Amino acid sequence: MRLDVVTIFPEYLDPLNVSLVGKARARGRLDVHIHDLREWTYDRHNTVDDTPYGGGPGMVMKTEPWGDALDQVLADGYEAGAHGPALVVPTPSGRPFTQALAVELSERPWLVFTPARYEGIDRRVIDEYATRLPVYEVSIGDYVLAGGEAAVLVVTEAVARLLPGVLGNAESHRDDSFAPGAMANLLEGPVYTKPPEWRGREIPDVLLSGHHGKIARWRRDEAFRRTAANRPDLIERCDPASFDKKDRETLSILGWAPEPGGRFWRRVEGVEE
Ligand code: 6GU
Repeated sequence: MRLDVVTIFPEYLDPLNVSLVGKARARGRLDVHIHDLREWTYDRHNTVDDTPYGGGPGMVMKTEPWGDALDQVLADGYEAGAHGPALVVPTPSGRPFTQALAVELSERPWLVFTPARYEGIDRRVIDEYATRLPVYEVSIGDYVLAGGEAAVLVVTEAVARLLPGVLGNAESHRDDSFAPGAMANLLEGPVYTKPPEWRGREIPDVLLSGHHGKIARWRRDEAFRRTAANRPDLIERCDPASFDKKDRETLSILGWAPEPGGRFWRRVEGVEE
């Protein structure tokens, strides 16, 4: 997979040299190219932003540097043999970045990221490239960052670990929380490793039992417990047909009940954890 990033802070992307993404690059699974947007400015001050039409606070990133940069990045990529580019535009007004979107992006051969600072990029730039290639405007969560560079790191890490030959164990992401079809989209429960006792704290007996059925049951119950506490929206979204008898008992203990139609589950008011 080829990745291009155009940014006014190239050094912000230095973490792409370390850890899992760095290893994917070293193994030749990822070909990363970082570009400084200011290379496509031609005035003394290397201006990339200007005041917004219509007034209001902040600054807007100008069309010309982005247009010239993207034209050249795309031309150079094609020249180098890349194909099938998609533009990934990090913005708090984008669609939510999810594991499903990470999987979709991991199946593309070439991603071009355009992290912006200030109030974002002049809309005409995105509209222009949307006529030539798929554009994904993505937000990594309901909060506002000062720029899209951190989102590029997030998206890249989520995508890189899905590439064949990057995670050692091909089974590893089948069980991910949010993996399509994982544990009916429950969060993962707690994990433990040696030593068996630490500062007077032991690990749950069932994990030492060697009884695979009981261990799987316990893990599922813990997943329910954690999901109900931290992400009740995920429980409500579950198809109740995917709950077995024990799941329903667990949910009931945790204060959930089926709606009259039996279709949705909802937290019962006034039940303590
Ligand atoms: Cl992708 N960019 C910025 N600036 N803020 C964000 C974001 C992206 N996702 C959530 N907040």
